[in-house]
Amino acid sequence: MTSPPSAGAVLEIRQGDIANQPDLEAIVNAANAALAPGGGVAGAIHRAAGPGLYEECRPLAPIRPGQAVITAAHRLPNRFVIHCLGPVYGRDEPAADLLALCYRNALELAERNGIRSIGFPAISTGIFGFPMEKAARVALATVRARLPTHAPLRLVRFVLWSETDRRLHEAVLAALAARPCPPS
Ligand code: AR6
Repeated sequence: MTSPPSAGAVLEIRQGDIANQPDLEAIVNAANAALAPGGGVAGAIHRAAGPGLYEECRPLAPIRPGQAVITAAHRLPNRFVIHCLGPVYGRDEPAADLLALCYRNALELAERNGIRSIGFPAISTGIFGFPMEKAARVALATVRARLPTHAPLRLVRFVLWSETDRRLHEAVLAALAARPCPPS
């Protein structure tokens, strides 16, 4: 699913593997505070990128919930990886604000680095336990609100692991698109 362009930028939802998005300049990692290889998204990204990614990450750690840092993509087919630490649901509060901060900080890093296309996983919705629908609303509303102010960005893709999660994101985006875009 592709939403109508917002000031020229497209917001897209796909099912797939975030570590296999060769047409995107940057991908976002659902990282841990130590920026170490882990399970889920972080595991897939570090496996595909090779050990050089963790070597570059190590001096940038630890990061706080909501924070984002940028590195090269090493053996991944992208140019950059933006690592975000999402909130652990039920522990890091306010969870929705910290999750929104992840997306805003990632977009800000993208803008500062002149990145034109970026892919996001559903940050915090795996091991960190954030309910998927609530997370989708926060993520899509935050990105949608920011798109018009991020000049270099042409494409934002949400890459969801399962078909159920893809459909849920499509439904949430359709509901948001039916409302006027909030001011950023
Ligand atoms: N591509 C796209 N989405 C994926 C992939 C993939 N390859 N693999 C899993 N997902 P998670 P978190 C989905 O747990 O909740 C790590 O161990 C998954 O179904 O990767 O932010 C880190 O080291 C879920 O919906 O991230 C941290 O310790 C979503 O991506 C911790 O987990 C996020 O799942 C971060 O937890």
